[in-house]
Amino acid sequence: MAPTTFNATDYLLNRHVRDGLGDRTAVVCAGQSLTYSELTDETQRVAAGFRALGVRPEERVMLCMADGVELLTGILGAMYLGAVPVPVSTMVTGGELATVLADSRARILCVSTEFAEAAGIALASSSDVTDVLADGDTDLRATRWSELRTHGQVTEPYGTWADSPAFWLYTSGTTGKPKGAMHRHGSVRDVAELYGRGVLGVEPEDRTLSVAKLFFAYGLGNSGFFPLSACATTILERARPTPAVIAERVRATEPTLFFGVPTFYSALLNSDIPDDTFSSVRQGVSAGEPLPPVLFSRFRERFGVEILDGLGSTEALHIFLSNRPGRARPGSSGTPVGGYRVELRDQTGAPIAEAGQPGDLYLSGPSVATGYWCRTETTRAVFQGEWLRTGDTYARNEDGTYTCLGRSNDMLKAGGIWVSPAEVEERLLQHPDVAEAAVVAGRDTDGLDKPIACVVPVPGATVDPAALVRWCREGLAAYKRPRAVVGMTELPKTATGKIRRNVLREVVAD
Ligand code: 3SK
Repeated sequence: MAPTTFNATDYLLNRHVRDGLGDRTAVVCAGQSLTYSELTDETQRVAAGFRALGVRPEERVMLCMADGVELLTGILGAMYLGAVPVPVSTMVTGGELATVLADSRARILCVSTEFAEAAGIALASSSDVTDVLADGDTDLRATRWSELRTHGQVTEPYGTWADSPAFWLYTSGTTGKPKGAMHRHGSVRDVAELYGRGVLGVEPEDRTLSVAKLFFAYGLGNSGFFPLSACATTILERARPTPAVIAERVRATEPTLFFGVPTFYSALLNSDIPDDTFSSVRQGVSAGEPLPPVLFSRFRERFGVEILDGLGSTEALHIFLSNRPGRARPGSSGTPVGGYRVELRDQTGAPIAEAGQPGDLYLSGPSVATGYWCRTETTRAVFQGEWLRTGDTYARNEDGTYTCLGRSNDMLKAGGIWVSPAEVEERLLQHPDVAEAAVVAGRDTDGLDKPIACVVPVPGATVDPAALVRWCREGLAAYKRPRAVVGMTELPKTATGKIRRNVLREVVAD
């Protein structure tokens, strides 16, 4: 028997219109707002435009676009047709965009004016792309978005199944070649119901604002799947987020749910935005990296908002380990989200039962990607039957919560004992002069690995290496103290705010 059809765009859009909720506000962006009926119409127009370009179900459509109605309807419009949108980081260079274009074999590339230069470089070496769409004036030979919208409407979503490919998200982690994680239509409903509704309790009255953009799995859930599945309102911000930009957007649009990453929470705390900036926010969320407890408490004290820390990944689509509102345990990623299971395994692959023992974190759950596009060997290493090897090292606490000790390949040994970079970083961040810190392994003169701290001081302070080493010695077991401290003006980060530890390892090796 054929499976029943399920298209995630029906679940996110048409369903609300059928239920008589078409007048509710779906999107707010740059002073413009669209109801659910208007967003559905616009998605149907974009779908018709793609169809006029010959886009077929399951064909990839790449989008390198700033957050806005065009990107949102570009993603939804492709899914509406049964095609596969591939939103990519807007921080890519032309060369990097060329790599993912070639890998995905996308024939359609949608770009925002801001990224036209990178697109031009990428297109010079691309043989697969036949049509470029731009949301404004560019030097590219591109069709304007306004023209794309003139081909009528596709009234019914294509009859995909829950298992049909819905979208791809490229991930390279903090190193390595980009891999396209392939996600299903059914996973949109899974993450919206299990984390969006199950943990955050997203309601139609909610208004979401995310620092992570739509091209990133975290942002796609925060600004796309969670608000739209709940018939709530998503607030989209086109500009690169800075504390001033976000404070202004929050003041003007009054979100109730705010999604950030630890480095952005740190930047907000180091800025002079008013202390009542987040008064409309009922819940803050953090992911991308473990949230240091000191940021959790400083944010709550100054802005009066609790930040829920969680662990997600591009492969899992969204957050699967999370703290719960009102019951956050700072310094932990909380407990498994309902519908997911986690397991810690030792280096032989055997499950670890005791609390406090570090192990490799494995995940089982419905939203896990079906694999990486055309990367059979890596797919087999990461997607192991019902289990996903996350690449994170965690320990279970006595109360059942889980604490991150670092990425499995970021852990370091000093004097033969494992040291968690996260623990040393947390101690450094408690020092009043430290804004950001990352600890990586460096070699001493005997060729042995030792923790080295890379530190960005708060504005107006300087890095005093001896004082920081003393500070760590006083607050940690002596073997965990950094043996050297390198002052930096900023830490190298990925487009999604994760610290690029491989770059720091090279810096400290010099
Ligand atoms: O990469 C992450 O850290 C992440 C966190 C939450 C949701 C999705 C992702 C990819």
